[in-house]
Amino acid sequence: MEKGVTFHRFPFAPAPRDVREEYQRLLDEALGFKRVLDEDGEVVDEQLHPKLSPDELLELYTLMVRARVIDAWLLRLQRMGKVALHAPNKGQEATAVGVAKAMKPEDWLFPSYRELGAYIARGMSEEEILDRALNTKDDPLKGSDFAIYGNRKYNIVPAPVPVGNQIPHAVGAAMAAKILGDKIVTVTFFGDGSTSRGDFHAGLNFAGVFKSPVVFVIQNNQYAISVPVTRQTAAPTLAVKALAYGVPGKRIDGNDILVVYSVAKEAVERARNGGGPTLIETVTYRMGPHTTADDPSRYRNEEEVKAFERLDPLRRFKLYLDKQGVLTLREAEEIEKAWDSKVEEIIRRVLEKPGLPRDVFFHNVYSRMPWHLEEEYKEFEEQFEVAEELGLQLEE
Ligand SMILES: Cc1ncc(C[n+]2csc(CCOP(=O)(O)OP(=O)(O)O)c2C)c(N)n1
Repeated sequence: MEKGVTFHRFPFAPAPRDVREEYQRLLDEALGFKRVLDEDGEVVDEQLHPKLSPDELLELYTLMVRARVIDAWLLRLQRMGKVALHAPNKGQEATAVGVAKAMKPEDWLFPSYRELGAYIARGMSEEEILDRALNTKDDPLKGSDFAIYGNRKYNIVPAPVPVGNQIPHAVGAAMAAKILGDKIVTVTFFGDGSTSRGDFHAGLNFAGVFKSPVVFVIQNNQYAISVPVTRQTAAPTLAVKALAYGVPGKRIDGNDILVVYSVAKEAVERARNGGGPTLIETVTYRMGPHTTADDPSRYRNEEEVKAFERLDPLRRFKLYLDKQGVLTLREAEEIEKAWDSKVEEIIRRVLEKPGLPRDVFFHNVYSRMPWHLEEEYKEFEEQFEVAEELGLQLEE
């Protein structure tokens, strides 16, 4: 038996594996760029093609259309003063829909604020999205200003306002599921800017070490408000960051729904079968402003936006469907128009719904109201009593 202190011994056991060959392959995926469809909707990678039925292809198209339509309406409703703030999704529908369709209903989604397509693909209706945006009596998040969208019915965790907070949440939930033996996967979306948060690195590290069943999706839409991705990192791609945590990173065309679906499906099933996490960088472009409070003309020019129109995920998929004989361009336009009218009708109805009760904020944080909130609540209600006595109408 050896005596004395042995922990100085070097090299430590076990010796590092020789991973150079494996990492060369991982590097190729993290530095590369995969797509199934080119800009004109031609198939350029048969191997990655998910080979879906015409009905499934049509469903993907319709989901993207629905995301685009509700997005445009939310923007209009904000301009009309009905919605407080909206973060436009235009241009990013393929990533949101493609990833969500690769998940199972029992999986959990930890989104950011630019994934309307994912909510719809998981079953959320336009009416439910509008109940939230317009804070009607049916708003599932009861008017909370600290979360964007979320809905327990569809296993969608409310998106937090601080960017990237959802990353460790998704990892924690995945770790818990693994411990409990639940065969579920968690998927989290976030932007390129969020990769600069500590939460991104902590999340990836834990997931790598514990082989958590989680899929990280970076929507690299080129900007974090006005900061271009070139100022966000000195790394050559965002996907390559995963490799330092022992997690595979894949870089794909985020505006090509077929590659998004294929790669996400493989990652989700790998996670479900004990293979551990994957990070996917979907290269895309935010066609609209960051939010309704942003003016993108201050930091990018029109030519750039125009150039990206050619990569528009709906345009490319429509061209592909036309070539495949699944849907003509005219039929595609009819689907778009029909959803636009349908959503307009829903909006008219939702605008008629009563709002949330005025005291809703006091009732949804604690199971039992603490004393200081009880005091505040009393004062709040007293304001209305005084106003009534004075014959004044307080805005609720
Ligand atoms: C922790 C934190 N810091 C700053 C902000 C302000 N903020 C809101 S959105 C945003 C940009 C995020 O960019 P990115 O992660 O790339 O997502 P994108 O908006 O492009 O989808 C910032 C800095 C915030 N919400 N949270």
